[in-house]
Amino acid sequence: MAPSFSDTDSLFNFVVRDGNGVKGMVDLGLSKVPQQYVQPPEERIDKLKAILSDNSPIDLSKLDGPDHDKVAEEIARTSETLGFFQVVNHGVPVELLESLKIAAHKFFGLPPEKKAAYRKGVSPSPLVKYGTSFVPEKEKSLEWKDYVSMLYTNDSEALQVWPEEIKESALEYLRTSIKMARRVLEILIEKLGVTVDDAKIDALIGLNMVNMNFYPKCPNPELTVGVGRHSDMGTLTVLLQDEIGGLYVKLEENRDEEEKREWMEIPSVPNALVINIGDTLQILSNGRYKSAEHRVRTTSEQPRVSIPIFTIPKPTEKIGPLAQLVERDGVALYREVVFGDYMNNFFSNAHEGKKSLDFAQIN
Ligand SMILES: O=C(O)CCC(=O)C(=O)O
Repeated sequence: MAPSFSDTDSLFNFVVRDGNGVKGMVDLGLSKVPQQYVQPPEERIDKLKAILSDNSPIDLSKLDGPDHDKVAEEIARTSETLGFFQVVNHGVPVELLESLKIAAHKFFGLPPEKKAAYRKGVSPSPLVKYGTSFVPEKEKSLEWKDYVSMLYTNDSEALQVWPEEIKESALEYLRTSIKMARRVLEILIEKLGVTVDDAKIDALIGLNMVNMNFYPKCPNPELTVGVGRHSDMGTLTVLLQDEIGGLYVKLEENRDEEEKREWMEIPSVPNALVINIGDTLQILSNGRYKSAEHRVRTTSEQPRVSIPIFTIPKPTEKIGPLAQLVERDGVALYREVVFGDYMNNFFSNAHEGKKSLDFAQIN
């Protein structure tokens, strides 16, 4: 049955307000994407125009061994240039990576009313939110994505309120990833040549959130985006992507002058996790580490899932460039902000590249 939405409001109500999501719309049978999903030409993704990353994944098992310095240097170098790298031997069991993808498909395959029960405003817990696109009310064109977001407070609460189909694997993923993210953060701070106490490191990753993203098959991938250009607001993001691919990161400097190719595809590498730098770390490092602008393409072949963990400071935490760096650099590029204010600003605007950083930028 081809869906017929009599006007713009009826589609918005069906997908966003009633919680059927993009998947619910696609399941009705669609031969072309509704106008609300058509991106302006400058936001569309031409995969032929992207460079494919040939950076090898970083082997984290080499840390604290004879190759430690080389690995630490590689982590810092890619964080200063691209803001994105992949890691293997990261301590997250590879069987868990498979279970996570299966769990995500199981959750998004549930009947719409079961997922809609976690919509903002009706969810039985403020820790769990199911939704679609990023900030649908503010977006000129919607993103072709449904998601569920789970905030972590403690194990017992997670096991009580996170959705049944995903809670065990998501919690195990969080436990194992956080250890690794903390180690990567320690290395990045060491490579800045400054000392920071353990309490500050803990505060920078004081709050953690696991999301599961679902990108249904799209009849017109050339017109849509799965996620629009944005950087993440937090400290570090750990991301599991499936084998479909479609994640692109913006090159800080155009490395391909002749062909003007500005985007690099981060290929799916078996058993690897992607790590990217968020705005908080760019601010803290006074601009030395680059929060990565990234986006996701859709495909007509198969649905895609990705599972990010966002490590962010607690809302009451103050973030600003580290004093030792400001002294060394002779200038602060960002002002100190309360992270909760930064976060509210981030979630009040549609994705627009790295514009989120303007909130803290000193002109
Ligand atoms: O799906 C991906 O690969 C990236 C997802 C993402 O950027 C996000 O959830 O903010």
